[in-house]
Amino acid sequence: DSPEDLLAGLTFPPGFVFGAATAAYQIEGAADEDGRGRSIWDTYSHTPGRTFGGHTGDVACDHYHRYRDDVALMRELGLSAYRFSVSWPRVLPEGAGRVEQRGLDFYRRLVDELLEAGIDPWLTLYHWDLPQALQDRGGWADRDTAARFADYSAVVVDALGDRVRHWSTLNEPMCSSLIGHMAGAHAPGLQDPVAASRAVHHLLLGHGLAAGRLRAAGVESFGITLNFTPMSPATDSPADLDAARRLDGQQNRMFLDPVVSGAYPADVVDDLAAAGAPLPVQDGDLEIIAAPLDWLGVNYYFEQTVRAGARPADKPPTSFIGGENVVELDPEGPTTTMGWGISPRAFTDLLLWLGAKAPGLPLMITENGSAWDDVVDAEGAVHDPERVDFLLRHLAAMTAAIERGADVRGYFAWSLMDNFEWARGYAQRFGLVHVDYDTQRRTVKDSGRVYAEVLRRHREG
Ligand code: PNW
Repeated sequence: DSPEDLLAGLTFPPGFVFGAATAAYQIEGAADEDGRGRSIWDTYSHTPGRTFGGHTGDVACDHYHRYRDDVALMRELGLSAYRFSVSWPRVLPEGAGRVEQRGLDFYRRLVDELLEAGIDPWLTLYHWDLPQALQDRGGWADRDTAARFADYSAVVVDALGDRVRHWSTLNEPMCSSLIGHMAGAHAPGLQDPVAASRAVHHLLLGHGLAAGRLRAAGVESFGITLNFTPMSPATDSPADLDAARRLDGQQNRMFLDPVVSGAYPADVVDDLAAAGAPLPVQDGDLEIIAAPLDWLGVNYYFEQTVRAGARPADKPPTSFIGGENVVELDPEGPTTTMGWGISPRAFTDLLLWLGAKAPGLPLMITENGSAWDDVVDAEGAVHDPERVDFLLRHLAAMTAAIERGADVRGYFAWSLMDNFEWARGYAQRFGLVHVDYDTQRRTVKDSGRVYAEVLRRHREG
């Protein structure tokens, strides 16, 4: 189908929210300004060998200074909402205790600018940048960090609760815990199954404790954002089926089930105990974690096929506890520059599966997008047909799920603009807007124009 055909076929429910997403460390820069403390991502990115080309978020998109221009760009695209995160070490440089007013003031200015532009702010409290001071005291592997997160949440909601309606506690606790503590490919860069499983539980406990503070503050709505990777077995041999079950358990169900139904999946509990890395659950924790939500944030990028067997030496370390005997297959067909496969069909299936797992819980697509090598042409334009195709096919896949009953209320493209793609540095570009990192010049890509057209048609019916 041509982009025009795909575009013409899209319709969305009335009131559907359209936005774009970013995260503090990926765009803000200004790492040493206004009293900001260090986070685990400052430490990680400044450690030789950790990130592509030694890239760091020190400057990133310089959004801290250019936020007014960036909000103007959002208005130009016609966004009705913007999802961003607050940097914990900007607000509490030591992670706890002393509040840095200048940090809070930045977010107040940003939010006011958004409101003035008619763009609804969707605030995420934690997108991976734990204050280093808390890491030095054990980080997420330490139970106390959950309580510190709740205290930090209370500080932010106290400052911004009068003007931000929609709140999210955590972004992708799977990545913070397992990629950060098991694979070591994200901060804090550990390869320790015991720390990883402790981080899983303490992140979720932190979510539940923060949820209580947000509810008490009377915010209009809040949720949590989880990332999902649908898992399929390579064959229907019992060993491959079991490999897919184990990875689905740790990647998807271990985070979803406690949040929506107050219990870890029994098979995952057994797998982790057998691996010598039990979840450190205490009495009452699961009731806290299962605090009722207003919506579930869903991040979807790709699906994964897996088989049982010894991990070949050329595969990166597994993120999965006890995952040494599971092999991820390379995707079939074209891949993005991240090496991720492309499967809109799996997106439809995921949304229907979530509808069945959590009936009555509205879904917000808080991230979906793709990375490609941008080419800036002689006129300064960026034509990104692959990203246009990815975007339109995934929007169509989402509407297919909505037609079949999935209660999806909104979609945020990842990302508003190219940014610091964590361990992959600036080499991976996910933006609807191109960033020239030498000049900080922003250029709306073809995909950004197509997205603006989708939004315009939706707005004008
Ligand atoms: C998400 N995986 O990360 C994050 O929320 C964003 O900050 C990030 O830029 C974006 O997706 C693109 O990577 C993920 O391996 C990282 O399954 C890794 C995975 C999924 C999401």
